[in-house]
Order: sequence, then C-alpha cells, then structure tokens
Amino acid sequence: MTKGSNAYYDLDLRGFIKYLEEKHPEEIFRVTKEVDPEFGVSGILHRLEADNHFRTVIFENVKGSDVPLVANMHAGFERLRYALGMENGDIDDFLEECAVRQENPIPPVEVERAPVQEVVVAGQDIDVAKFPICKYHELDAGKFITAGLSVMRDPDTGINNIGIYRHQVHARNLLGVQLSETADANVIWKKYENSGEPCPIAIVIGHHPAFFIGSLCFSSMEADELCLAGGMMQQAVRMVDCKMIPLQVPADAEIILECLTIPGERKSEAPFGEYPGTYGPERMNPVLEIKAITHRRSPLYQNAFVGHADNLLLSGIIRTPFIERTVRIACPTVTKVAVPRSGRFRFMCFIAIDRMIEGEAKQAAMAAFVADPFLKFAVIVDQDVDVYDDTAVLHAIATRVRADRDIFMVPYAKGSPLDPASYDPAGGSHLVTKMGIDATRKDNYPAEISVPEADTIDLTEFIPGYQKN
Ligand SMILES: Cc1cc2nc3c(=O)[nH]c(=O)nc-3n(C[C@H](O)[C@H](O)[C@H](O)COP(=O)(O)O)c2cc1C
Ligand SMILES: [Mn+2]
Repeated sequence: MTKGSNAYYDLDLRGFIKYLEEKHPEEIFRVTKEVDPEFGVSGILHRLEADNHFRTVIFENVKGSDVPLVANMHAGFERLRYALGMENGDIDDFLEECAVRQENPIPPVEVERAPVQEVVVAGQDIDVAKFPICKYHELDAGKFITAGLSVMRDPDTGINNIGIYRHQVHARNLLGVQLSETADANVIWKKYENSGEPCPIAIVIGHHPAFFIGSLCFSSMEADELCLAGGMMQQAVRMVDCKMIPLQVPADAEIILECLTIPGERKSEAPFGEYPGTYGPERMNPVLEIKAITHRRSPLYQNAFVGHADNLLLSGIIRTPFIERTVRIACPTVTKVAVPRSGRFRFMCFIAIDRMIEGEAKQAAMAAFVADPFLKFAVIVDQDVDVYDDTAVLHAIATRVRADRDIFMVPYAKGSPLDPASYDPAGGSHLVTKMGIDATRKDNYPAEISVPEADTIDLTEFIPGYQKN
C-alpha cells in the first residue's frame, strides 16, 4: 500500500505550481522585476540559499525572453514530499514511500494528442534562445540547459532511458551535452556513435517533481525509467510520438527539444560549475542538432541550480532507497541510512545498524560502496546514533573508533569523475580512494555513563514552572 495521493490535480509542472499556490503558498517566491539570465537569476538563488530559503522561485520576467522561468523546484524537502501526495511525514516516511513506489512501476500509455505539441517549431524558426536559459557561475563557458530530462532508447533492447545531462548552448539549433562515463545514456550514445548513426535524444523540459524523482531513480539498464516515473507518480506517463525523431515523449511536459547527435562531431564544452562546488573541466563533447521544438501554448521553462540544494537534494533522495536495499543484503541489521547534506548528498553515507556481531559494520560499508560508486565515505554507527545529526555521527567517530582497526581504505576505486580530490582532477579522472569507518561500539568497550531512572523524574515537582529548553 502506498501512502498519500495527488490524483486530484493534473500531474504536470503547472498543476503542481497551482496546487502549491492553493495549499502551500509559503513554498513559492514570485519575482516580477526584470532579472538578467547571466548571473542575475543565480545571484538571487545563491543569496536565498545563504539565508536558508529553499522555496521554488518563479521568475516572470527574465531579460530577453517572454517565457517564465521556474527555478529551485527540488531544493526543499517538503516540496518533494508534497510531490508524492504526502501532506505529512518525516524523511524516513518519505524514503520508505519512495522505496515502495520504486518496486511498483507503472508502464506508460500512448496518446494521440499532447499539450506539449500545441506549438511545433521546425527548420529555420528553431531558436532555443527564446527560452530563459541561464549562465550560473563565474567561469561557466556559456549558457546551460540544466534540468532537461533526456529520453533515449537503447537500440538493442528498445528500453527507454532517462536522465538529466546538461547542455551548453552553442547556437540557435546546436547544443553540447555532458554524458558522464558513469551514465547509462553514455552507453546508449556510444552504440549509435560506433555504428556512425545519429543518436536520437528528446530533451524534456518542465514536469511534475514526482516525474523527476521517478525517472532519476537508481536503476539498471534493464529498467525502463518511464515505468519508474509512472510508479512514482502513481499514474501512467502519457506518451506521444515526436514530430521529427523516432522517440516518444511525455505528453504533459512543458517543452521538448527533439535532437539528433551529429556522428563523429565534437565541440569544446564547459567549464561548468558542478555539484561538488567546483568547476567541471572543459571537454570535447558530442554535439546535438535540434530538429524540432514543441511546447505548450504558454510554456514554462524549468532549470536546476547545479552545485546547490536544488540539484543536491534530489540526487541524495534518489540514491538512498537503493543504497539501503543493497546494504541490507550484506547486513540485515541496518536500521537507517542517511546521505547527508554535509557530504553534498553524494560523497558520504551514514548507516545505523543494530549490530549483532563485530565485523558487520565493515560488511555494511563495503555494500554501500557497491551500491553507489559516488560514495567516498561510509560511516557505520550503532542504532542509538541519529544518522541525520552530523554532530552525533562525529561524536561516534570521536569516541568509538580506533583508526588502525576500524578504518579501511580502497585506493584507485571507481568514483565520481567530478570529485575534486580524484587522482587526476584536471583530467576528470573517476579514480578515487574510498574510506569505510566502523564507528560502532566494540564488545570490550567500557559501559557508557548513565543515571538510573533519570527519565522518570518530573522536573516541575522540583523546579516550579520548569520548561524544557
Ligand atoms: C540537476 C542535475 C544535473 C545533472 N547533470 C548531469 C550531467 O550533466 N551529466 C550526467 O551524466 N549526469 C548528470 N546528472 C545525473 C544524472 O541525471 C543521473 O545520474 C541519472 O540517473 C543518470 O541516468 P542514466 O544512468 O540512466 O543515464 C544530473 C542530475 C541532476 C539532478
Ligand atoms: Mn538508466
């Protein structure tokens, strides 16, 4: 049984915004004053984040475009929970619900007519510059599309794949793309490239956050991420044939860029401010030609603020249930898994276990590294430690770890090619060193101090008017 439902409104971006406006207006800021797409938008988002504001921001007037920009949609946890139709619940409830929905995928359905094809632009009229595409960080090489979900199809299996791969804008109808070596999309693109064929890529811009959470789920190449998106939305994704390329796209998106790669062609792409908070290096990346742009009559353009909460929280949320499932196979006594903000929701993982025998903790750490190659640090604590509290985890490390025995390292292991501490950061090496830390209490440790029956004392009996701090 799944918890929560949002079946009473349209499960698309505008439907979600309308729902927020009616039920949770505190989740939105609207900016009507003109804002520059070069550093103006990112400047405002950066300042809001520094002030601990994680609302979605709708920029109604971005210089040079008459299309509104929806930003920061995935930066706040409550919004992601609302996206699953859950009005209440903590992070544990949310992750449990994500896990249930991931195990219950719903296949897409085909439709003939689609809102996203109300307007079709092809040929000389194609110009992506009409959308409010931004430049974010000082050394970025140009303007980047950062929240385009690319639909691709494996030519051998016919299975759909979806992921976000950023696109530098090269010209009105030409885009770059960064397909990390670690992404399924890279494997699919190489199959076309090796046979000298253009690879069809449909870039989906603007959709319901549950569509993002579902389609970005950690999964194998055998999983059709459109089915995972349907499962997360609890509603089949409605698909329509593209106008110019042999793919299908979600009918209820805001904008689609129908593209073909140009076989053999490469163009310099990036630097680009990346999720670790450092720049990703310039590379010679594939080039996409836009064959058609289709969109709704008054489309909304959506972006993601990479390197900030908007990008990081989503990435953490999508990996946690998979890590937990995998770790549980190696260590059945797992009670909680957290991928903390302090590790940029990617590099670190805190795992609580109800340890039965020594050695289990290292099993759990090794399993975490197997589950998610981007993890660099796995810290295993006892179940009395709150894995959502960094101080509590550091306290366990400080008091329960003997480094020579409880820490292990795995040098030259597969990690993130954007890790600034990799073996060759400038060259974008994906080789890193992993560290597992067993911060559980060992059997021969002295007992921890406690005061008998302190919990049963009613302090107001002794200190009249006493109130908890
Ligand atoms: C905002 C955002 C931006 C991302 N940018 C990229 C990117 O430029 N290149 C990339 O390979 N992955 C990027 N990712 C991660 C992939 O989208 C994610 O790992 C996806 O699940 C990969 O799917 P795949 O393995 O099925 O190809 C980004 C993720 C987010 C949330
Ligand atoms: Mn995939």
